[in-house]
Amino acid sequence: MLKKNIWKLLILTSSLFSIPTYNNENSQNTEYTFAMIKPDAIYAKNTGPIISLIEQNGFVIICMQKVRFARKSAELFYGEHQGKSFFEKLINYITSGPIIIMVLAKKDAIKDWRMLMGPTDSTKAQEGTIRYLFGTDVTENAVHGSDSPESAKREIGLFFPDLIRLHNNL
Ligand code: IDP
Ligand code: MG
Repeated sequence: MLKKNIWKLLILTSSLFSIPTYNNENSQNTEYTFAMIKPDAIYAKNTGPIISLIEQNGFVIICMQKVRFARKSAELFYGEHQGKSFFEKLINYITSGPIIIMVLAKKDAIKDWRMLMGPTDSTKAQEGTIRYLFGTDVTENAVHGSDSPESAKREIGLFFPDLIRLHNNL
């Protein structure tokens, strides 16, 4: 009985919500990317400043959640790096504490978020980038961002499958 009603509620609410974009946004130019605040940045209490930078740089946060990677999910997420020398270290690091996962929207969101992040190696990052400000080295680099439209779709789909279902452009 309860199960039946929960399904009814889910069907009802899913038709009430849509992607939270703004009316003045030109949806044809809007691109979506997957972003993550990594465990080192959360542990160092840099979540607030990173979210401020995201907003100050014109990104709209479409959804956001704090979760912790299970080892298997982390290995799946970083599948492209399986077999590389740093893979074990990367998985230990990314599963060491909570992460904040987000979908960001903006024109050229993928490229612009990677620019705001800075390069993988935080010690080589330019002033003003998030990895310059909050990263430590090539492993503990505070944030993640999709590197192409294909990875954005794959990464958003892993964490927020409903968004893909609700929105054809994603
Ligand atoms: P990206 O995060 O800038 O896209 P990727 O090459 O996709 O960089 O690597 C994924 C993550 O793996 C990096 O963000 C970093 O945490 C870690 N990593 C990458 N290269 C190295 C390395 O050479 N040594 C140790 N860790 C690395
Ligand atoms: Mg990458």
